[in-house]
Amino acid sequence: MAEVDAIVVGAGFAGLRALYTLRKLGLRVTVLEASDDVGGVWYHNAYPGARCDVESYDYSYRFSPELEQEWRWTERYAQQPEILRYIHHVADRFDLRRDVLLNTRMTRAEYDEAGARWTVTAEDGRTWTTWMLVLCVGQLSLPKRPDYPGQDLFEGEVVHSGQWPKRKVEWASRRVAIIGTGSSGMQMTPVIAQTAKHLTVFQRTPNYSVPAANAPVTEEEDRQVKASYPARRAQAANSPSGLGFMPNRRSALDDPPEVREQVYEAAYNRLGFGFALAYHDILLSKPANDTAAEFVRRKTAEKIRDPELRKKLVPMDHAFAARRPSVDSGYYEAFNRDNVELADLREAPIVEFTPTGIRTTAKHHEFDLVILATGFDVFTGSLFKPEITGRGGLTLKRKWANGPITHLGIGVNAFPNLFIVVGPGSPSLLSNVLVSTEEQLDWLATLIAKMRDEGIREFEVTAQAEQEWVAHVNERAKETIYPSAQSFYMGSELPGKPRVFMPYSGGVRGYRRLLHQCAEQGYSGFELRKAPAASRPRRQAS
Ligand code: N01
Repeated sequence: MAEVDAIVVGAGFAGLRALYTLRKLGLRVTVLEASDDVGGVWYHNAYPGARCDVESYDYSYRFSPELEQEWRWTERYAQQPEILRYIHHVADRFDLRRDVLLNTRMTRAEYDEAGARWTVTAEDGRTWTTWMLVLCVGQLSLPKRPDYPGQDLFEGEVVHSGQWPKRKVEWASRRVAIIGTGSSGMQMTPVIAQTAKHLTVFQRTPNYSVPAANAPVTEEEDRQVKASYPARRAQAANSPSGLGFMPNRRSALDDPPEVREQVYEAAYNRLGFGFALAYHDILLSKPANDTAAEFVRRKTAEKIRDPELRKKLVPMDHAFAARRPSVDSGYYEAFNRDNVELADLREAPIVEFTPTGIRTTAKHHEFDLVILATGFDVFTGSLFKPEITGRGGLTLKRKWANGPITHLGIGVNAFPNLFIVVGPGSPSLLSNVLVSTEEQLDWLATLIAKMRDEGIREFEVTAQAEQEWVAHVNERAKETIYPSAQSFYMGSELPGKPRVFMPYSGGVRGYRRLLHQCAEQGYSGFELRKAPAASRPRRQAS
């Protein structure tokens, strides 16, 4: 059994950053990565049209000024191949690959209370013992597949957007189905529409989308960003979402309609996600949100020629951004093409797959290729896949049976020396996830340095702290429009999942303050122990 100081699980953006940071502290680190290359979601989501909807310069690591200066982004919103090249560049430049074990899926982790160490087991039986276990498994890593009758009978090709095959997938001149109209479905639709013989998009819930306003990055823009990168990073860290946009301090209801129209028009045409911050209360108040929703609906409708299609594609049943909106490049316009058809599943649900296609209650559609853009088991799927057992034989899955319970989204009572990166209870998917990742890992580095310097062997969240944090997460969520919709923020993407609000909606800036406050107060809400808890009178694991 190999002995290390830290096992990091996952070699995407977060896992590589964890490796870099913990290695710098002098720890012996091993990264376990289930797939055959580094890159995480950016390795797997290689579907046509995949690109980031956070600006490239902000969706990049901040830990190395040299890296910031030498990398040249080509587009305002980078495409998946470019992001993957960047991740590979980072892995090579900082010599990270030597500590990454590919094709190594962690299946179990068990805490040894007496020794204050985790025993980690991989699918192939290899084991390690480690002081720290750092989970960088992603929130959108476990693809969700529909379960329609006859799915196995279909004789054409079936692929999932989140596990796009490494072989070439041909869609040109073929009859293609896309099931799902979240960000993935919306991004791939206009690309596939260009060359497919026929494309049918199966929509269950119409989603809001704002234009990406993508463009090549000019030399002058690149120079300007690089000349003031520290200020840009500081702005991102101090903004509510980590995107660098400061919200308009005014309420949407403060301005007369004609002024509001101008504000929305400017934000819509340039800011992508930043549109949601065009006024500070769009995400907080229904009447304010109504004005934004009405604007986006109107702009969306203008892009769709057929009035019947307009009625189906324009979302009417939820508040703007209560479900995650998309940032698209020509999604709605694609439906003006003769070879693109919408199958509205609310009107005519899928009955079954057949050997040649998909039958709805309205008709039979023939396909050569079916693309499942049906999303993921979000937040908890990848955390529950391995069996993680803390003190007293308690598994994470059992502990979280009624929803995730954490302190600050990073630690769990009864699971000492376990650190979750951008998991539930942290800003996570409500933020620029790179900003959140680096913030949490820098915080962890400070904690570990202190533990090492002071001979502390265990950190563990207290039961009281995590109860208070969950209550705080719920309180903050209630101040927003998020709980008003069925969404993966609420665990609604899968039947049987507890309906609780998963991410922290208090903002990147507010969250960062709380992290710092926790450290300044001697890691309030955490017990830091020089001797393992097991060597003291036993407490009941909650
Ligand atoms: O997944 P989704 P996604 N039958 O869950 C539908 C990130 N991301 O892969 O809403 C028919 O959003 C489902 O319908 P409904 C980003 O955080 C980022 O698109 O459940 N339809 C929905 O329309 C994003 O939010 C980028 O009614 C079914 C769709 O499938 C997250 O990943 C790009 C169905 C799933 O949408 C997930 O996006 C792409 C069924 N049985 C993704 N099951 C960037 O740009 C599900 N659906 C960074």
